[in-house]
Amino acid sequence: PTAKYRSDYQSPDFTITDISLEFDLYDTATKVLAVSKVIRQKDTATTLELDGDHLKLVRIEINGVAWSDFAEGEGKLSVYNVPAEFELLIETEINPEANTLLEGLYKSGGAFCTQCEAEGFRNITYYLDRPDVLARYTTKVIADKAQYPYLMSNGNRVDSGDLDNGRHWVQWQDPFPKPSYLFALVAGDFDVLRDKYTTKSGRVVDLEIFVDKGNLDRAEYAMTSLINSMKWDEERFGLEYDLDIYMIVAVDFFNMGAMENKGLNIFNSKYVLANPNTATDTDYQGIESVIGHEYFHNWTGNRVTCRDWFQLSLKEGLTVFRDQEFSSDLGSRPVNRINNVRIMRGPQFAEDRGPMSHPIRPDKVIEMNNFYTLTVYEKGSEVIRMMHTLLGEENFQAGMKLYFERHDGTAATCDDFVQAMEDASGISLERFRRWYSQAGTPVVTVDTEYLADVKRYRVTVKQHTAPTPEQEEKLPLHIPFDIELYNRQGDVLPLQCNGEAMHHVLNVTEAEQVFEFENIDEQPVISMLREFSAPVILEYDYSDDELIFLMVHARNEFARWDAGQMLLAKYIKRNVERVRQGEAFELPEAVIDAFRGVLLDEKLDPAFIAEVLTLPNENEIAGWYKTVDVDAIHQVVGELEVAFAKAMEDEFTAIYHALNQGAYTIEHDAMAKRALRNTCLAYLGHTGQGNQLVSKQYQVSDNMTDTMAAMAVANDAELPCREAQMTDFSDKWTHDGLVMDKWFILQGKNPAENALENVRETMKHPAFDLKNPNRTRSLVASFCANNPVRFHAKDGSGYQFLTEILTTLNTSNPQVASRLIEPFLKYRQYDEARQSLMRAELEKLAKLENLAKDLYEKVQKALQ
Ligand code: BAL
Ligand code: ZN
Repeated sequence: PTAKYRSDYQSPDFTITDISLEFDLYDTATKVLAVSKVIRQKDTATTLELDGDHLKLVRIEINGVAWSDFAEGEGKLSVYNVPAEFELLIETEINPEANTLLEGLYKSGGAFCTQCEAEGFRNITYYLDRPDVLARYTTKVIADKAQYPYLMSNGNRVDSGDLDNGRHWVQWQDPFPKPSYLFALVAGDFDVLRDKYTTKSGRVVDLEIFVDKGNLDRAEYAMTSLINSMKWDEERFGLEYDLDIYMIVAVDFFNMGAMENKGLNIFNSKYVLANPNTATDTDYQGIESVIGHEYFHNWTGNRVTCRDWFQLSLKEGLTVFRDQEFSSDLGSRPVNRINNVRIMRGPQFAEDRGPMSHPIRPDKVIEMNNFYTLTVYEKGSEVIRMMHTLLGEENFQAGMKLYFERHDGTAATCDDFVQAMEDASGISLERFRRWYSQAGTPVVTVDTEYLADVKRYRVTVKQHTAPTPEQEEKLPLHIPFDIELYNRQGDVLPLQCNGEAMHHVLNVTEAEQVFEFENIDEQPVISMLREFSAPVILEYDYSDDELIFLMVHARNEFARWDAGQMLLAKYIKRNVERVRQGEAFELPEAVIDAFRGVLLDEKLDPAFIAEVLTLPNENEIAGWYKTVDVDAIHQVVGELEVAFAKAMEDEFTAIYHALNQGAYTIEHDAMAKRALRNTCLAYLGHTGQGNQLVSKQYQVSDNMTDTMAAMAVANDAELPCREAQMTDFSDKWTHDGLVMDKWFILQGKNPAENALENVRETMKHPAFDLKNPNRTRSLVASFCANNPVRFHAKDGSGYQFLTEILTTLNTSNPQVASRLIEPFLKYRQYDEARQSLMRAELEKLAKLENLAKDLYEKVQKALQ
């Protein structure tokens, strides 16, 4: 496999302005007729090179005449001696049933569906499968009427009819030119939830959500979320929907979360289907954010798309930022921010440390599917958020407006976006642009000094980014560094410099900078990186007293949570050392009291309290070490849970009982109370009353949130009631794979010593199917990525298991395999014995015949 480089970008030799597609759908032999209007873009070009994979070519015509001057090569079709402007007809045959890659046209259950991003359209027909070729699509879908009553594609339905052999057809037309990755087709038999939305300017839009028969009662929240998204985008961004119909189809077999195809979103059913009996509060929140995300893509992604795939973060970082803002405006801003930051500090920072480390705009790609990463998405969103912080909402919205004025209907670059922000605001983003090209997580080290004689407070800020693979040299970045100073009474001190008021967001742009604040009467307490104002690691030697002070006095909830996290980090690190030295676990009373104070603070949102009391997970902790001791970390987290549980048992018990609610609702308040109540239960699981409380909650629960909370505690704390609950749940839900995923996750995360044996046994469960990405991720990924102490068993059994799975998926679905391999990529962070065991597995994989590009790219980088 060969790499593509961002620097090699060339505009296309030819473009396609219009394409008319006809699909005659059959399970194993679907006929695809593509008629394209092709126009030469570069004078010298006479050969049209089209992309194509897994296709059987039937015929080619140019301007209605059979054409034989062509050659099929590896992944491409070269058509020679073509005129400057012509009509190209290509007929191909494809086999949707055999398509286990789930890219291109495939079968999910009984339905036909497509996934074309990034490069799936080339599995449908030979085409200029690149995002900077934008064409108007007309699509005719033909299929058996009884089996596939619904035939859908992008845009508006313009015509339909019956054929005399029991088949029928529907024709769709999309007025908006689009790249091939936004093409979609669905054919199937569904239940449909319908509604309408009238846009601000009066367009009446039909909203249709298609779900498997019998699932209509699980589609309502998706519809509510869609309507909320449409309204929110009008209010906050002034953006309206632009077609008369918006369709969402939920399918069970889907590699990603969802896909923003123009007018016809295709969703992993996980992000559509929910009712209180089948979905947890977290599932509901996921649905709201993914429905929002795909809807927001209509402007940031579809109306303005990416010039090339290196620019993926142009649409993804921006759209994640928009969906995060949507969730924050509708729900709790601090809780949303905390959860976004947990993802950054855990898995995104881990990605930055690993062999696949890349800038949010990568420079080199072998398999594009490998770059739908937390870096491109989540860090990409943080980069947009930093611009929002630097510019403010008003300037940022002016920048968005200018961006659409300049680029609507075209394929743009990340530079175009930054330029629009810069031009609209008049604020220089020159140094800021480095965030797009530099990989890795900067470390910001701060020193402070109180100069009592001159009543000044000096803050010295240094930044350093360690070299990453393929990028040795690092330059200073423009870091918005949000701070606040407090006096001992907890009042915020005004920031003054040279007699002038200073903004609380400092512009850190150099490797080292000193800020001095005047008129500070006493040694203050500093709160830094407020709201996680930049995706960096902060290093500062806080005392326990200062952190406890900030947990109580910081003005914003995020800063209070963050102080708690820093306090926990200190004692987790200290105790990991103690465990390694054979010493006993130790936690000062004052630390416990600080957390007790938050727990008992009735003015706080219960959902926020739950976040404060949630410990960093073992993977995030692992990221703090050069060499990870999985066993010591696991032991310390367990002891910390027990220490909190014992010390605050009375408070947890009282709050647990006080928060017992009546009927289940999905309101924020009710969710918040359940979150805190179930956090209390998680701690109580480690006390003498744990088994009884958890059993009772499982028995009386009338909703999946409380049921799963009970089961998760039984699983984590290895309570006696676990087995009966697991059996009962499986008996009840075996028929429903989506619900069983929750059970598979618990099996994967089972802390018992024989966890792997159980996982292997669980793979025989009738609801398990290695071909279904959701099932595989639930069981296999939860074991390999989220059960570190069992996956990293010293005998290497966990590693062998992962290799077996990867070997199978390498042929059936390499995209899923490539996600599962992640734990192996971190092998250098473990002790020598584990390193060599993992390395041996990677070497085995490297020798696989037909190693897919997806795995090849990662294995090769890991072994370098
Ligand atoms: N574009 C791929 C799925 C998503 O990010 O919405
Ligand atoms: Zn997206």
